[in-house]
Amino acid sequence: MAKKIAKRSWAEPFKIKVVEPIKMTTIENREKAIKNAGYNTFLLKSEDVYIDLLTDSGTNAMSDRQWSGMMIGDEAYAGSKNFYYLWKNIKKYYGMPYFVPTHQGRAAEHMISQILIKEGDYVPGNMYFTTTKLHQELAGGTFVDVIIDEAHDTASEHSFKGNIDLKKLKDLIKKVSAKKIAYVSMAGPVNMAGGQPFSMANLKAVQKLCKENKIKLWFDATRAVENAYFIKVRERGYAKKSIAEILKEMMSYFEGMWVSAKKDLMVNIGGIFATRNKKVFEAVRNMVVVYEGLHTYGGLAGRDMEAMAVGIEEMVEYDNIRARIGQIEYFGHQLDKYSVPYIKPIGGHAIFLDAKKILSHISQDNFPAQTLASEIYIDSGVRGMERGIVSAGRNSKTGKHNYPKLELVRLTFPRRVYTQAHIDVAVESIASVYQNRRKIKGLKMIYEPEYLRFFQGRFEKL
Ligand code: PLI
Repeated sequence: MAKKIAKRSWAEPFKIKVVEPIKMTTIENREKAIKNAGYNTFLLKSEDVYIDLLTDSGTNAMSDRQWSGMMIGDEAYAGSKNFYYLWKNIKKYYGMPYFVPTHQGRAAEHMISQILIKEGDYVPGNMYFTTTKLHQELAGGTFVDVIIDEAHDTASEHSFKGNIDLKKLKDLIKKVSAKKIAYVSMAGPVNMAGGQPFSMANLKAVQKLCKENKIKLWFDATRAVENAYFIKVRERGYAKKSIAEILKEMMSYFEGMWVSAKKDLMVNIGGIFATRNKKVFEAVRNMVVVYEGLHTYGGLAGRDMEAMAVGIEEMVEYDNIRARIGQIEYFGHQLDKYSVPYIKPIGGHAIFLDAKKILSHISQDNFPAQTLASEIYIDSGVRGMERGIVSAGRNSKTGKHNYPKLELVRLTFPRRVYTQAHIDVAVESIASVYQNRRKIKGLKMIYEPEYLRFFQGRFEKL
């Protein structure tokens, strides 16, 4: 008898017009390549990679509208028309009146940290992000993690693991006083927690607490559209609202934001600083000319700003974001068939394998997530990245390793780049490594750079 139709599938809201060939390599090639790369997937040559799930940052496929927009780049040194189009869209979609472009997210992080943080200040936030925290520390601040405990628990299925724990924030205010808090640094979805969102209810409560204590609330809005999508599908009262409406409401609670445009905006380069605080804007506008370029291009070409402006219009399209998150969900559901442990609920931009559980026989000092990422690469040429003890770096005061509770391998999806067949290949490889996990040995670190060691650190097999 013919099978009955149980459900109707969705498909990506685009078709492919240009293709970029990739090639499968042999296991011998890959063993050599990862050894030469010091068992660090960041140090592999991209031509040695088959399916690249290292990051969704700047690796996206632009649309035909974005590419054609690049042809109308106005490359004037000052006041290009692309800057004004981008500014118009930042006001319209993010609701922020003042804007300075930057070459990428960390440039905006650098300026806002230098401007708002004084030596000895505290910066509470919903879990750290590598570059964000480093800039806060370089400005003299101390980052304090005030995310809810569930975010550190890979087994918790809390719908909003990106929420701030109000009690932790209140306790910090009591302990150090509101005056010593430079600002609350909120991100969503939270990258290091597994792409986990915060709820609008939590954001409103955090904003109320900040207002009562005269503390500024700032937003790392790098993947804000993904957060808006999760609010739409998981939070009561938002199902009928558009992604654009939810984004605008989220933004209304913040004094300002920084964005790595290389994510939500589906471009290959770009960053945004924007605020409703004119004084802070003036300070950033002064500083940007020292580090990035004139305040109407901030290290970008006119054509890059055009692609960003179009990207903003495309990122809030419901079908687009649904297909994006749909790919990650598909990936997770396929992994479930092989019982591979990963962080749940499935997050926004990536699947985060639970390396602590998968390689439970390897101690954290021997870098289980770093090891797992290199084993998956050897198996199939699928490239992921470590998000564990290597990424967590050292305590800036004691110089000892930070030991994060989460030891993860992130497999991140570039937007509009890979098909379902690529996902199936990646899943089968991960399942195979998982089934042979007992044979895997850990790594030792043989080279450690001073900053952001996960980018350039080198390892050897034990
Ligand atoms: O890579 P940048 O400098 O454009 O942006 C830095 C940055 C800031 N905030 C957040 C939440 C990020 O995820 C981020 C960069 N993320 C990278 C590169 C990633 O692979 O996740």
